[in-house]
Amino acid sequence: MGTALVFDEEMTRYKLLWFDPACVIETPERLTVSHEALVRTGLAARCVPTPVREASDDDILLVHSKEYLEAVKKTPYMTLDDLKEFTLNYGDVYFHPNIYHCAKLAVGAALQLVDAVMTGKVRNGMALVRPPGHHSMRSAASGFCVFNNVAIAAKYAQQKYAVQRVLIVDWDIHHGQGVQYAFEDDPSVLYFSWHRYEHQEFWPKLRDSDYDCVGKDKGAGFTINVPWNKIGMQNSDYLAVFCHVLLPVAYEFCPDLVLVCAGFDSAIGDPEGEMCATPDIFAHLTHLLMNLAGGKLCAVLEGGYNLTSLSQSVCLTVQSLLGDPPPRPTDLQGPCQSALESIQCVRSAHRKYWSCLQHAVQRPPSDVSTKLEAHGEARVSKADLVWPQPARHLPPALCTAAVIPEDLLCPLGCFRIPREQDVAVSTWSSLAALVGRLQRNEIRNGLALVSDVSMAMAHVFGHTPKQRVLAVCVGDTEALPGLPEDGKTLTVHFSKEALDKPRCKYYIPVCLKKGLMQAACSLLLPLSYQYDPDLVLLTRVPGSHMDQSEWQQLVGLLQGLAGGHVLVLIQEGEKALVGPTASSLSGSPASSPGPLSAPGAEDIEALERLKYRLTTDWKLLQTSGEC
Ligand code: X5A
Ligand code: ZN
Repeated sequence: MGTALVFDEEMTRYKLLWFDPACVIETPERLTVSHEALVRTGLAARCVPTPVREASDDDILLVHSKEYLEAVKKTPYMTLDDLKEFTLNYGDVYFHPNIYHCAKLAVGAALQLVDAVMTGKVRNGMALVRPPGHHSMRSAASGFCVFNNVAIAAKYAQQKYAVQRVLIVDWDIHHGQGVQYAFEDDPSVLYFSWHRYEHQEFWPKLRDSDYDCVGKDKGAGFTINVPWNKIGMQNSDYLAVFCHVLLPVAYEFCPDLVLVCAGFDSAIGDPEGEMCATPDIFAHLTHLLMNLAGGKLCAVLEGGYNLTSLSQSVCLTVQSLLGDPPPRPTDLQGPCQSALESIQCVRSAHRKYWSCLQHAVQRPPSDVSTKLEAHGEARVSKADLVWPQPARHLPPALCTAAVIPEDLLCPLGCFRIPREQDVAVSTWSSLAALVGRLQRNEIRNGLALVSDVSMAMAHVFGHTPKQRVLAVCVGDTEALPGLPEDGKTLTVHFSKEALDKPRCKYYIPVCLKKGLMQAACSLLLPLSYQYDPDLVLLTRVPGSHMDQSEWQQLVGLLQGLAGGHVLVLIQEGEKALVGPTASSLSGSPASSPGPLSAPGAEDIEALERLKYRLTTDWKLLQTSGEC
């Protein structure tokens, strides 16, 4: 199942016609360079081209008032002076005789994308649109936005396809107040936004954008605002918010559809955002959302005003949507003090609404937080505004290799590593061949059914002496091989039975009954990202409490590491998992664990205690600053 790309050149045909310093950055080139970059990199050709359409009045009225729609309808016939005067009704926006037409196409593009995804024509997709939408309100244009493309798309999906829960992730650097207002009392739409805030000094300077605005009435808890109070936020800060706030809540919410307000003014070099996260991070943010809602994800362009960083970020987003492994993450030193304060504040404001955030440890050991360097700065220097050109990567042609017995059908999307005659040595030599092909990047990932996982692990370690291996073990086993404790492997062991205390920084036992997705998001992901392995070794032995969908989610999430190089070892008793594992490894969306997998108090407390103990060594695990 493919990726839709919705685009039409017509949306480049309006521009600012008078002098307005607040609006000069919103140019037609934003769209042309983004689209050209997708064509130049060959990404556009891999997508399913999807035409735009004009949204109907009824579509627009799903969010906007009749009066406002009628007013905008008159703008194509206005003189320049009329347009200027009309513009004065609103903040930081401009009108043009062709903007109404483009605004209808921008909404229509988002709806075409929803149609393509919901009818199963594609798995996911991106719409490149102008004007953006997330600032526009029921009866007002705002911040370059005329109609609220994404808010309309959410209502449309609910109405036309009986979608129940929609998650809207707004990673644009501005607060999409229009989206927030459209759903503030609606528990069926979870709106998440991070935004430059600077204690209400930054546009749109609303009290409503702070962390304690959580939604109203039945919708309380379904608005999540993460204010950035300093500029210069980096990859670590963005990832920390995903791991410790968005993802745990998203898994608990269990959306049927994910919409992204995909603004790239949150990337380095942007004159509005002044943040320092690199375009690479969007490959990861996208990847991390791609297994929610059975993979149904629609990204709709919002802001982004540095043409270089915008077009690179668009490419990296689409690359992930297409299923390519994200590039290795760069400089993850852990979140800065200001980001930690925001994270702590959001988590405590939402504690009463989400069980994954309850029972959190309130106070950090002060030496951990004070030792941290702050990169969130008052000013970002010019020297910090250079970033490397994203590597031109080619995913290996063959994706998933399997070492499985002859009598087992090779799962769809996999190819079998041939075995030698001698049964006794054949598994080991095939496994060695598989590891070699992974190391040479000839294949992306692999799967082996083995009779003894511990021996197989030891065997793999023997063939990867120079590599950093992240070993994730699932199930109750006493007999893990003597693991090297020199930092060449990091082992995280999930079990329902009590395990040893951590022996060293590189062995982390996790004992939980439920709440496995929460542990995957807020413990395993931060550890893994910070460790930055060359290879992920995921093993499964019998006696595990992790169900099939949680397992598939794990397989999906871990493919964001090590350039996608994941090797899964399954012990013979767990044969039933071969098919579902192969399916996730070859890029199919994981099934959803369902809203009932929410963790209990005991598990969350245990998890928080463990995280707390490990924060000194692993900064990305931190969730509190000095509020
Ligand atoms: C969509 C978007 C920004 C408006 C900034 C106004 N709008 N100062 O990024
Ligand atoms: Zn923006």
